Amino acid sequence: MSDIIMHCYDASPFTQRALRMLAIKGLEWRWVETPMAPPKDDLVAMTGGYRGTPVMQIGADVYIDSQMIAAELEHRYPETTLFPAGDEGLAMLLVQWADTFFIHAMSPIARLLLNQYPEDFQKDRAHVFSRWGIDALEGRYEAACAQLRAQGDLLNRQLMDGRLFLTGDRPGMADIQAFSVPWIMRAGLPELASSLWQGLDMLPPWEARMAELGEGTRIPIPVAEAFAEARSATSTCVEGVESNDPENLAVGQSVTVSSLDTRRGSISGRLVAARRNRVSVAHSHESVGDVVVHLPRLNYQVIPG
Ligand SMILES: N[C@@H](CCC(=O)N[C@@H](CS)C(=O)NCC(=O)O)C(=O)O
Repeated sequence: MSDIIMHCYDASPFTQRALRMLAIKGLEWRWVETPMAPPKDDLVAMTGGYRGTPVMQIGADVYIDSQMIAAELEHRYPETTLFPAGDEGLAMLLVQWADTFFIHAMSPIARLLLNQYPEDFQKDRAHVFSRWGIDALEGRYEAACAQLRAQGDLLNRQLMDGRLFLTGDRPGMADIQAFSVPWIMRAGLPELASSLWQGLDMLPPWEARMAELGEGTRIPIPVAEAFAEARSATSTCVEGVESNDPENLAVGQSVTVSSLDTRRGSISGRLVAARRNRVSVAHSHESVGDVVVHLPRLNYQVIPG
């Protein structure tokens, strides 16, 4: 039985990133389906306040954000690597680019798709994406479409020499980051996607190869099983702060950690560890016992107190 438990819902392009990682590594994993919008009491019991997707649990360790999940999966399950071209730094830098690509997609999504959802859901997404100004996004529709086409063109060019994936003949993180946007555009706005990316003939076969990777082996479980596993496990996190921490963080201090981009909730607790690209916070709840929640440093802020 796999020790990986994913807490996520499928309709998210960020969940899709995690699923492709599990696919490349050929892993079996257990799945707790989370709602797409609050209340998300079970998820928040596990994370200490983060309500986004995807979240990965292994025993009493909880990993927030697809980039943290990538790093932890690569560490625990090095075969098959997520970095087939040996380009870990570059492939992870693409997180920033892929998020920008996604912001452009949010404009047509806001104008053409979101209004088909119930009002409560629309309000929730307006809150989640408020730092991106969802109304302004809608108003920038044509400009955003032009950006989507220009970005798609770059992907198409990268594939022009006939390679199967962006960095060669094996799939990796670069593909995973890039794929999440065509995935949501083709699923939610297929006609617009076809029109924007008309003539970019290398894209559809590459997208088909990415989809064919699948998702590893998914085993749905009740949340009670995930809770029981967290309660009976002990975190593997090693306490400590790397020297010269830029924010002078110290083990034991109280911190609140939240994402710098969208509003997906914050986690407050005792700092257990801080490294260059990871911050780990202790969290306790009667459902999960004592767990440690791990977040990336990139794109997250750590506020003392
Ligand atoms: N940087 C994060 C972004 C995650 C994210 O923004 N997920 C969206 C779903 S598309 C989300 O959490 N929305 C709010 C929610 O699901 O409650 C990651 O890579 O995991």
